[in-house]
Amino acid sequence: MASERTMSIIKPDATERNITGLIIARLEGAGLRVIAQKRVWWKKKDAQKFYEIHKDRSFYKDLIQFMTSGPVVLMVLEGEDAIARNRSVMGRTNPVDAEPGTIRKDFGVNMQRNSVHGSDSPESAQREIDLCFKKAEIIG
Ligand code: 3AN
Repeated sequence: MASERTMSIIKPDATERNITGLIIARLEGAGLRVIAQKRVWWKKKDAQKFYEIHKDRSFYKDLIQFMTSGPVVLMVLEGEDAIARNRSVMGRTNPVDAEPGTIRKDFGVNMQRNSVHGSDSPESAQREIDLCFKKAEIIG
């Protein structure tokens, strides 16, 4: 599998608890490299655009409220099979279902406050990276 890029977000429940370093250590430990990174406080329109695909879901409004409730850390991760690798180190959406040793199992609070986002396909990764970073911000 060739080197790939994926989008990662450390969510407000994790920035609030001051555990961004612990989470990044898990990602790096899994062989992923942070090649772009910024801490931002999303406006409503930023979160709405990012999660547009979920706009008809029952949890959408709460998700936007949560993702704008505090700072987030936006990152581009690079590595072999990065999309699947990141999903694997994150664990399943609901922390109670997540596998032992995953970020969501160890740090997630509930289905919404699950500490991290990771792209779920090459198309989503490209779209999310383009939404969050200018080309010149991806340093390598
Ligand atoms: P994942 O982040 O595991 O790919 P998605 O893409 O289905 O999960 O959902 C995006 C985000 O929406 C999740 N990370 C979670 O914060 C929130 N979410 C998903 N399903 C629910 C739900 N049933 N109730 C509350 N929040 C949810």
